[in-house]
Amino acid sequence: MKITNARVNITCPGRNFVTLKIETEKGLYGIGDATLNGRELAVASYLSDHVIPCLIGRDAQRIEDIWQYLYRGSYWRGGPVTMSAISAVDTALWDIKAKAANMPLYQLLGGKSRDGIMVYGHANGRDIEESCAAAEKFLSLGYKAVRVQSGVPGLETIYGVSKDKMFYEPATKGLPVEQVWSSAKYLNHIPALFETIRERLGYEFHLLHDVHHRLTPIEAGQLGKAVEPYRLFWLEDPVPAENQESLRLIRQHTTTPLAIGEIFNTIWDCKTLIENHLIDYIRTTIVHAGGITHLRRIADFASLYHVRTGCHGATDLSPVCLGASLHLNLAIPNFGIHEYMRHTKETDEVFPHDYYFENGALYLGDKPGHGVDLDEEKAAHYPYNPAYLPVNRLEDGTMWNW
Ligand code: GCO
Ligand code: MG
Repeated sequence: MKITNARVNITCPGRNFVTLKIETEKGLYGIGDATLNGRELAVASYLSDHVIPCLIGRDAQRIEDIWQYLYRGSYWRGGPVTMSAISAVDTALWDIKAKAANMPLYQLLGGKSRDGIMVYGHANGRDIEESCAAAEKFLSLGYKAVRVQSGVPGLETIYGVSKDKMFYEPATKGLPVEQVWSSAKYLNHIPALFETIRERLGYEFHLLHDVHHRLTPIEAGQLGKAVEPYRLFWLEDPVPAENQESLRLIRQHTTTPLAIGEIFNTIWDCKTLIENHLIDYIRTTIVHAGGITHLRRIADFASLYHVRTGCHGATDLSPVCLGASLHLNLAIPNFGIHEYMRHTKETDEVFPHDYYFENGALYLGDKPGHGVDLDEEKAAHYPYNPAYLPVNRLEDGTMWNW
């Protein structure tokens, strides 16, 4: 089944998305997400200028071979741009294979291991009161797991706290916004957030929190220890994970479960953390870590070490990525939880999809393929609009991690 055509679509129905569509001689087509927040055009060019010319004429059924061709064949292996491009191709090819088999993708991956995918929603507020109210709202909507973030006294803006109660979009039009960060202020404040949440809302739901790469290992150890009584499902990205040995220090001080990996791109980025039991959940996802082919490899490797998946699912991962991710997570044995930030109405219209939320979980229909499509006519109404994620500085002006 020859690939006859492939093209990149860039659209901005509220935020920017890059999508690859691959067409075959049989008339079947597949789509894959290639969105890399704030660096969208780099992946679009990588695909259009360097990958698509090598795809035309290849057999769309040889997914593994095409994956290896693009990974090994690039010579410059790995990295977010290359791996997002490979992910898009891989996801589109799995979509085609499942459509050709007239099956929902999860069937090709081994069939359902569970009925639905437990998801966590994002509750946040400017202070503890608002965050508590937001968490309560999510519970009333049926969520079994809620990530809670809160504003910190003395810091004007902070990661994870939005103006809108149900939607959060950190990328903004124009040049990157500069924010100010203080780990001391954050650490003074945050244990009281979880104490209040558990006091008011109880222990019958999973509580999660994202530190967003901001602490040092010893600070993260302190925080993990301080929040142990509130039994977090996970503490995410407590430190930047380039120096993975430093996670040992956190582990020496706390049993609070850790989740890392949303910015990882290959199994090699995950290897040290997984094989040394330094994390409990691996956050890599389809679009930034090599598609279904590679994520399945990561999940299998993780399963040897009791590490479960906790795939990234922020709004900058398009419905195409979310849909494909749900299929994989439905099939694998070591699924943990999935992030779910609702997309805007405009985004949902541009990407008609076959998943739905019910009672704290996402469920899939039985459309052949991964069940997400791209409405190119609607997409054309929303031209690309450059946007950036914010950057962070400490109070004295030093650059920090956002
Ligand atoms: C999360 C993430 C996101 C990222 C975003 C960057 O856990 O949901 O940390 O909110 O900041 O995906 O593009
Ligand atoms: Mg995160």
